[in-house]
Amino acid sequence: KQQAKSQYDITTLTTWLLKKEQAGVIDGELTIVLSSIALACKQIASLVQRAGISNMTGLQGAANIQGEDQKKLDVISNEVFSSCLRSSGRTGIIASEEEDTPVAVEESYSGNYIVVFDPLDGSSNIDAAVSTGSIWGIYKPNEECLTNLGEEPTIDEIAENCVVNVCQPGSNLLSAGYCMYSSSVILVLSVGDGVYGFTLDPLYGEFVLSHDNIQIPKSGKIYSMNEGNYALWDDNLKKYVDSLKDPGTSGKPYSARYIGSLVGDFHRTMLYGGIYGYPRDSKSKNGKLRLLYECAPMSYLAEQAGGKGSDGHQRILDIQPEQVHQRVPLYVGSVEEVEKLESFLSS
Ligand code: AHM
Ligand code: MG
Repeated sequence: KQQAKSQYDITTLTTWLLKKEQAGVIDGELTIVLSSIALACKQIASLVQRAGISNMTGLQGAANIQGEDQKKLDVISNEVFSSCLRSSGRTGIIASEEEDTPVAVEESYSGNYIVVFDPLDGSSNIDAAVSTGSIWGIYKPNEECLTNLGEEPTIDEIAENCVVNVCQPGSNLLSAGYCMYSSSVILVLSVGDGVYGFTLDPLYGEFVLSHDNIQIPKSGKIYSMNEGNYALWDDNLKKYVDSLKDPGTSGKPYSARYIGSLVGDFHRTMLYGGIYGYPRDSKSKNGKLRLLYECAPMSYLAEQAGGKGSDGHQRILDIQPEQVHQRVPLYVGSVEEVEKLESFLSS
């Protein structure tokens, strides 16, 4: 006879990770990396929540390598993420949206995982207290590159090795996830066997399993794109979006939803179904979002949840990055919606 579940029978992220380790899905080293990421997310969540009262809103006064104005919280969140990863002692190389090039971590003594991340995505929303998030992906070091390094590599050789190691296709991801800072703080991750969501319990200060084995609905009548760029889009894309607005025989067109924060827009797409897109346009030939730490982790999660991630023509996870901050168009979400978009773009 099955015992009724007690209301005190909760699964925290820590116990969940230990169970995955016992089941041989991940090793102890990866558990430590993921725990250090969860700690960084808790710290960033508290910074974001208090931003308006601790003088953390507004610009830092500098731009990142991609020419984007950095917010104060972009810079601080990057420091928080980097230092949590460094002190885990298990990351060999880290690459961030806010750093020009990937950095080798001297403190690493085992594991040597490669972590790519966007510490505070959608930060233009911060000053209005709208949702933001952190995104990350974890790769194994490329063994061939490590053996090519020799006994005493020069700084240039180490730097070159970092870039080569980081530029791996998303199909090599061991794990990816995001944390959304919204009406609740939700950490969603996959270690290659489905997608799980954990909500931060503010009383316990722990992430608690709240979304078991998330599956993206096969279809969904919500589209999420910045339609302000409509005039700059290709004709095929215009036709696709026009078709979504056609009420058809059901009398009900698609709904438009756009926060302007990838994590929030993607999280809704995972739960409700539909499509999120950041297309290329006549001004931005490759769109806006970055392959390594935005498009690949989200596409990995989408696939793990039974959805799809595409650049409009090919699978995002198959794209071999050539540069760390490389941009690609992204269409991600329900399988049927992404395939419908692809059929319009290839016609
Ligand atoms: P950021 O990494 O500088 O925050 O930019 C990424 C964000 C995404 O969260 C969001 O999907 C997109 O930019 C919104 O861009 P736009 O304002 O052009 O619609
Ligand atoms: Mg970003």
